[in-house]
Amino acid sequence: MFSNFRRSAAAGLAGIATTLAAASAMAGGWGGINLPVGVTSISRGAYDLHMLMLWISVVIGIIVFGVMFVSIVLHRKAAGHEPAQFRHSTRAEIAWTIIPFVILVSFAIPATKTLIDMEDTSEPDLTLKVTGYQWLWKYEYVEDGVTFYSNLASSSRSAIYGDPRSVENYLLEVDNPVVLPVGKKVRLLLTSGDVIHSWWVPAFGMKKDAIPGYFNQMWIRIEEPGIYRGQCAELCGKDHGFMPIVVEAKSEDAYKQWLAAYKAEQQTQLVATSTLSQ
Ligand SMILES: [Cu+2]
Repeated sequence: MFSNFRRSAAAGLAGIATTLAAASAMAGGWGGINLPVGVTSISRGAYDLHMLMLWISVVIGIIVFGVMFVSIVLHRKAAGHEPAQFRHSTRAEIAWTIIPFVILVSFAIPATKTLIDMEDTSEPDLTLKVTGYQWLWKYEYVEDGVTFYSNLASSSRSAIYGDPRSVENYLLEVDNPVVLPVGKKVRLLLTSGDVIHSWWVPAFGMKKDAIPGYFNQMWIRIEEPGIYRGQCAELCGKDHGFMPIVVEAKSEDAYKQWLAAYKAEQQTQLVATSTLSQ
């Protein structure tokens, strides 16, 4: 009887291990099945919070199930044990109220700190206004007066009815990526010109809705230069899947160069348009 129990427990554990190993292999290593760390202070904060709570939960799980299984095995009926007959225990009730309360408060303190940090959009180094449209994004660098639209790249668009494998970053490429400086606090003002969209770049650890007639705020401080990709994350119509987000994070100097070049180009286009219309 007992060896049967041991055999089925071992089979169960082996099954769990196989499932986890398969999941990790599919996700590309053990790191692939965890929450991504991301590249902003907020994403790191969320990751650290997640790991802290995970490990606290693992310790609680080991203690609770350890005590449970040891008690079940050591005090089994087959070993001659009789069940206790008490119906009420004030001490046990106090213990099972106070211990979870302390655990929940220990969760709530770091969680509240992280949430307050996430919502603190004060004193930004620059502000980027993001407007969602069916089905593209408009970006406005509020302090610098640079404005442009960002559409799905033509390479991806032409592959929609062709072979998606033939293009790199299929449906995750745009014509005009957003360029942002590394290490600066960027405040994003999110709104929409038609229906609700949602601006989401997973590596930044933040996602917020862009709602018509309303501004949502969030902030990011990108810590590593690179290209980060995301998508609209609120079902917004037939081309919802075709309005990706690409952010190029550059060093401050490279960002300033890009900004100056973009401004000069916008100025040239403006002059050319006004000359043509005369
Ligand atoms: Cu959308």
